[in-house]
Amino acid sequence: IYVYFLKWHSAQLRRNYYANICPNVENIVRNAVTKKFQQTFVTAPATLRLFFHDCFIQGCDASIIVASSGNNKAEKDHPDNLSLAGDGFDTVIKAKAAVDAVPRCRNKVSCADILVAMAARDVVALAGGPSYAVELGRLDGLSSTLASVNGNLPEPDHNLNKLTSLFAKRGLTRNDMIALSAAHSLGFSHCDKFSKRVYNFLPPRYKMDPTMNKTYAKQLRGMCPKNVDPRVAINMDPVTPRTFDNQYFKNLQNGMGLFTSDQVLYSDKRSRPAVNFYAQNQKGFENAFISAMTKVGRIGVRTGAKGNIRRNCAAFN
Ligand code: HEM
Ligand SMILES: *[C@@H]1O[C@H](CO)[C@@H](O)[C@H](O)[C@H]1NC(C)=O
Ligand SMILES: CC(=O)N[C@H]1CO[C@H](CO)[C@@H](O)[C@@H]1O
Repeated sequence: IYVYFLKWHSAQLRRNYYANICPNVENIVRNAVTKKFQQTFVTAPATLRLFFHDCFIQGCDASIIVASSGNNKAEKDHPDNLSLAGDGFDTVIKAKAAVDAVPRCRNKVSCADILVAMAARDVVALAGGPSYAVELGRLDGLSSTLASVNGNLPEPDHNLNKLTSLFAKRGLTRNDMIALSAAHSLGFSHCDKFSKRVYNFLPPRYKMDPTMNKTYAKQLRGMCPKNVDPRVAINMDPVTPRTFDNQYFKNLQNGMGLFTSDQVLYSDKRSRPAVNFYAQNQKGFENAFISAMTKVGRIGVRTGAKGNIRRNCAAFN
């Protein structure tokens, strides 16, 4: 138990980590992220999802950004990434370039800190969510493999037990998982991720999901007809798709969660009280979200010889 504790929590993350190294780093990153956000809204959901996948696969080490080279297929080329929008990667690359343009900051700030802490925080705030102080001091990881992805990411058809255990493996509680799921208040999903819920494909194997609001299911069938172009993606929050807020939980109360993994948070009696609480208390939701984001940011942090600062976020030095 003690060894485990040291391995995962010895990293000394702290708020003022770059105070003497690159004192203005948070403003530099915020300006770069804001510029990118003003060009395209997708910056927000794409970056937020990239943060989650990076930390859940092999710790918050920016290994998700690394491009495959030669025979080494990197994390980002796993099929589960098909939907990681390129704008999330681009946000980190641009923010890193802005940091490196300042001579004293050049090659002193990790890609992991830029993505995991600063950019993820900034996009939530830009989309109307809360802002908060972040912990810094992560190094970038030294490997990125396809295999590391397997079994670590939640899938849209997971039930509450499966979701809870995947998050528990990373030191997060069920309530953390519920609060974090509100990230689906922003962004898009491809039709194939939920089509089983709205069509009766091969009865009795797939039945229209009875926990889904019938009007919503009809709307989804309209936007995602059978044999739809696989590139079509639709808003995950049909009510306030461009605002990071607790509407996500109100939607669940109306049977308007897009994935099984969303709707189950309300249909399962064990998690319903938390959904109801977050639905009626925006501030309570924000506090829970901030606390859970901070915990995700501590997963598998690299320090010392276990990492370095990548010159190019997309390639190992
Ligand atoms: C709880 C289990 C979760 C499952 C099963 C899940 C699954 C998914 C799936 C299937 C998509 C749609 C992908 C596509 O078709 O393009 C998606 C999108 C997204 N997810 Fe999750 N996710 C989960 C948790 C999270 C968490 C914790 C975060 C961040 C804190 C997050 C952030 C996002 C965002 C922002 C998008 C939209 C991406 C975009 O528009 O580019 N998800 N998620
Ligand atoms: C379906 O959604 C609408 C809002 O779009 C809501 O008024 C209605 O109560 C919902 N129905 C159920 C069964 O939750
Ligand atoms: C954004 C990104 O790099 N997506 C990749 C995810 O994985 C697929 C292969 O499964 C690639 O084709 C995508 O380019």
